Amino acid sequence: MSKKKSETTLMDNNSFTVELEKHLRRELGTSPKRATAHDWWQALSLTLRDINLDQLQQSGLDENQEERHVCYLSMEFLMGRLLGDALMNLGLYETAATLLQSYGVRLSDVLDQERDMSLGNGGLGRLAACFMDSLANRNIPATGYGINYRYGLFRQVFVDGYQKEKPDVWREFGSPWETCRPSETVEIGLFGHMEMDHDGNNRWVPSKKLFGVPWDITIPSFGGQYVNRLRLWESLVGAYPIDLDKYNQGEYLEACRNLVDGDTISGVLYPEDSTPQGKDLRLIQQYFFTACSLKDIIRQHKQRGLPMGSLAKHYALQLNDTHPAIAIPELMRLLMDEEGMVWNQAWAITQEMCHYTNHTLLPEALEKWSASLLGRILPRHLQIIEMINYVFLNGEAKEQWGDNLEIIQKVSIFEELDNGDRMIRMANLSVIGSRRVNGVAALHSGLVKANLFPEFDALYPGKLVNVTNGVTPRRWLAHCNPGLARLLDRNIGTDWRTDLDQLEKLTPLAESPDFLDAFANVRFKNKERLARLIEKECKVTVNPNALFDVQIKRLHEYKRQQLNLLHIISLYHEMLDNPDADHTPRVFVFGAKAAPGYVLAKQIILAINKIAQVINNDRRLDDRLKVVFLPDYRVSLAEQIIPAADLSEQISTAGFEASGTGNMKLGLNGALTIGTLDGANVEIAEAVGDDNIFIFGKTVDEIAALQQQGYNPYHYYESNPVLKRAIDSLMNGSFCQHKPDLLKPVAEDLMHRDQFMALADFESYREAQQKVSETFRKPRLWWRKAVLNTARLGGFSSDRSIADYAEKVWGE
Ligand code: GFP
Repeated sequence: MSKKKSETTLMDNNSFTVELEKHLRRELGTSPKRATAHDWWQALSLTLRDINLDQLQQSGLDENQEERHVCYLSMEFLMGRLLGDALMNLGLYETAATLLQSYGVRLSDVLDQERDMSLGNGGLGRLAACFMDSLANRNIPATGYGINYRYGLFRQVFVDGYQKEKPDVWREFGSPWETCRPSETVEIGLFGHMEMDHDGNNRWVPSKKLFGVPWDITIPSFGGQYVNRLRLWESLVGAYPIDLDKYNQGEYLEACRNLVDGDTISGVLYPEDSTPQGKDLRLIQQYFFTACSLKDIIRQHKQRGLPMGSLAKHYALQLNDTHPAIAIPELMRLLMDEEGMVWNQAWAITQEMCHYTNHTLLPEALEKWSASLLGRILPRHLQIIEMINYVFLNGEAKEQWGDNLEIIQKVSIFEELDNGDRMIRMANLSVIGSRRVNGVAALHSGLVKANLFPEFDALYPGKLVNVTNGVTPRRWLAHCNPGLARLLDRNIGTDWRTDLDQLEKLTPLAESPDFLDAFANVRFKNKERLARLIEKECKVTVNPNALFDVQIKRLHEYKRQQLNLLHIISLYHEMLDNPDADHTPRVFVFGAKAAPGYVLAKQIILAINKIAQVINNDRRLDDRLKVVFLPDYRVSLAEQIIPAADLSEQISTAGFEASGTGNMKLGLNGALTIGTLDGANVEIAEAVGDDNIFIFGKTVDEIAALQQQGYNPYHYYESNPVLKRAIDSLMNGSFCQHKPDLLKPVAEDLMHRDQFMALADFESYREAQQKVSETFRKPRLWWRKAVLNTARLGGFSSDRSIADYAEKVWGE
């Protein structure tokens, strides 16, 4: 990107002021003098949305474009707040700040008015948001398709240390960023039965109609010249949500039934969960947004006057995990039943258009749907899936493996259950129906080939590829860390925002004491800011000179917050045993939500909170150890934590974290990583060099070997006195004397089950943590490593990931 482009704005200051005031008056009925911070937020958002909408017409939606349009299908888009990022992208940040100042209003107060758009659980949804940003920046025409959930992921509060979930009403009175497009509403069917028409063809007669109403959000590139859109579907049952006849007869509840049903489908985002209840609603959600999106795509294709046979040439579908995998039979249905194609032609188009990203190897997270459930909701789709399987097993599979029943059963889309039902393996369907399948980090993609889909890899050489995840440098560096952004601008120019490899230019500056001081100074200011937030949210005072040790991610056993906790307890004991030793002061910062039905994860949260309470109030420690759990972890909170982190905890059991993206965000902002050789940590270690990262723990092979020989956590407990003491203190009520049994479940699980082998890695983790403490006491050394992390992680920009997708997945 040229310098000139970064300074260009699409609107001059005068017009901007005029537009903004117009919105204040016309949409909000107020004036600059009377406007509240919330009014300003709305008016600013509307003004920027308008600029984007103007540009949208000229870029991603260009009807004459030859390029393949990417349709990113995802159940989750974890967008966070939009205003700050948009101001920065459109080059209007300073302008807005100055204008508001003239009315005595602070831009930061205005930005704080925005509720996060939390339409996702974690990494998968945030990746989708980063990819939307990078697609626009790569000038690739794209639409993100998802669900306009009425409620985002729950709001987390702590009551006496317990996680409680509250509804997240993120757009109570509408969102200024969303534009409703009722004229592009689509109709889809559900349930019903199959009939044979007079030509002997199968015909689906749905018994229920559902309408999808699109809500659009614009996604501008940096500079704002190129704009794509996110299209989120809201569900509506029946053309008339209220049955007036029934209403007039006094049957009020029955009259509103359609309204209630419609609302339910796009009502709530499913938390990551292993509970089966409510699963049929999730399948309906998946079908709902996928079917609406496909109809939308076909409508546009036809509008452009293009023949159906060329659909795959003009559109690429990216399935974000198997959640939208029902797109495969749905596309087949549309092409055959509605467009009149024969099987082979429809299948060729489907296989050409679909691409699937796998994000996990955890067996419980690989989706399977009961055939009877799917057949009840989508009878025609069950038939088509059966046919796809039949053709596959009797064609390619037979040719490759003959009658090898073991393999045939493994690659089949259907898994036969003892109770007679069959489960549909959505991952197998996705691999068979897609042109490319990708994992999300080199290690993960290797495991996808070797362990998850070895047969498919042999059958389809070259179909399984790797695209390492990335994060957008606009939000995760430029916007969230303005101090560092300014320092970079002064030293290496401004182009890094759209060409993150420019960060390499920092390498020689790692030898400059002045630069290291300036870098450290930026961090210190960020830590002061976070300390203020911690004081406000947790009522705990922390010292910004201490090492800020950060673990922020979903709460899951495989991510091993419990391992971090055991180390904290051991550090506490060490400080009490040797009060006069020169301990490195540390502040442990946690941010994590646990799925509401995940009992052990919630117990781990409780344990962290209880231990924090004891440690934070123990005067003997002289403020050298603090533990804080910031409630309601979300994108906007991450934006405040990441620039203030010294140490990034990436401590999953090797082989279980597909990639991780928090590791990239923290590293880019100069935090050093303590991590296992898992997911993208492996590539991060290669990029920054072994001296600039703290790697510990068992490798994938060692973990597998341990599993093979039968893992016994009790052995580690018994043979390591430090570990034993830490676990005993959880067992014996040291951290909650009024209820001594409270944390027992966590301790017992660790001693007797420890599914993710925290105990096996404990000693190696503790040693690595000791090295961290020693290094932090040598500031020159620490800051040199920190600068080299920022300098060498440019390859983890999502712009690079999208370039890889364009080449390896959507390209030839
Ligand atoms: C999942 C995986 C992560 C991966 C992201 C994005 O996210 O390893 O980085 O998807 O590919 F587990 P989470 O569910 O862990 O948040």
